[in-house]
Amino acid sequence: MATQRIAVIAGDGIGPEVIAAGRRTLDALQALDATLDLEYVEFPWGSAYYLEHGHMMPPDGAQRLAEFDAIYFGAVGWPSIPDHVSLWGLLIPMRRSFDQYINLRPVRLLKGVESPLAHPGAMDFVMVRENTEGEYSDIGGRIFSGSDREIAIQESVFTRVGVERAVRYAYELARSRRKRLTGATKSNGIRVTMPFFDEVFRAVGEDYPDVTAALMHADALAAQLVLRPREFDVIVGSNLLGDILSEVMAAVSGSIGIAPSANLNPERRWPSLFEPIHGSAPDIAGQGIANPSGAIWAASLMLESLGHAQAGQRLLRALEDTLASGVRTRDLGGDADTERMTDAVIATLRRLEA
Ligand code: GGG
Repeated sequence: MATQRIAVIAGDGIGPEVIAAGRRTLDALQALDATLDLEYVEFPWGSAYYLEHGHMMPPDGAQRLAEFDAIYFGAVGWPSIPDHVSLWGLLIPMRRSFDQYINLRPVRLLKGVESPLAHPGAMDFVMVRENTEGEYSDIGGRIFSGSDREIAIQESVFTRVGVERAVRYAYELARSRRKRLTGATKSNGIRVTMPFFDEVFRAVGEDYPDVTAALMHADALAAQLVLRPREFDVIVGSNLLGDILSEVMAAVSGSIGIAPSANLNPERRWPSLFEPIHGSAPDIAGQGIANPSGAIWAASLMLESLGHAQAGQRLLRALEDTLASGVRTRDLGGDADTERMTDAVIATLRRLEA
């Protein structure tokens, strides 16, 4: 296999700390596995870049990233910049420029990790979040600002192509797993776009008679994910509902510090982007205590997507075995800092290889 080139954007806050940790595990894996030939190029884009240059990434940023095989991303967001400016200046343009219309968020209760639930059972589900449209739209505006007549309007965009491809991806995924699919809706309150989502969900379902599928209002679904997480397999939702529900799922699996996400262009026409789901956590940035697990698991997803399924599985197993051995960061009730946790994952990787 030819050299595969990865663009690294560590971004803001704890992003550089967890991405450096993920890179160390990837480098260790590459030293052990002759089939891996990965080359990295770092881009210093993010909020610090914005404060210096007035944009989160250069105007030709997407063009420069287009030639890479994948993007390894840390986090975006910093208190001195409004969140909608930083997110819409960096992460969302990449998701859209590269038609990464699936945001895949696997959630598992890893060995050695404690769930906040009293009886969690074996938790193993995947959120398929639509990633390029829906409620994340820049159509709208404000008028009469500063007056008591002020109005803010924002339109959601649900296209048949956009909903159908996300829903179909989720049905296919459910077919390859435990054959259960839940559609997150809110068609009782959101009376135009959500009934449309439901209609497409049911229509696509006719091609998958072997998959048990049901729609559930997102509020009830959030409660059921906490009360009966074991009953879920694949969940599909719009951009906003998928984002919120996957954070609930990650929290019940122990910590949002563990969960990864893959922003996929399934046709592989453009690079896909891999990131931990957590944000930049300014409150602990620079202290060296961030949990690198989400970034390491994201690296594992990236390897799988690049055609190195075995290497990806090996990395995830090393992470899980490390957590099971008792080495854990503070968010998981342990006392390891980022470096010790990463050293332990690398040591486990080497033991797995031997
Ligand atoms: N690593 C993920 C990250 O930085 N997320 C920041 C965020 O606010 N994301 C919103 C979203 O994914 O919709």
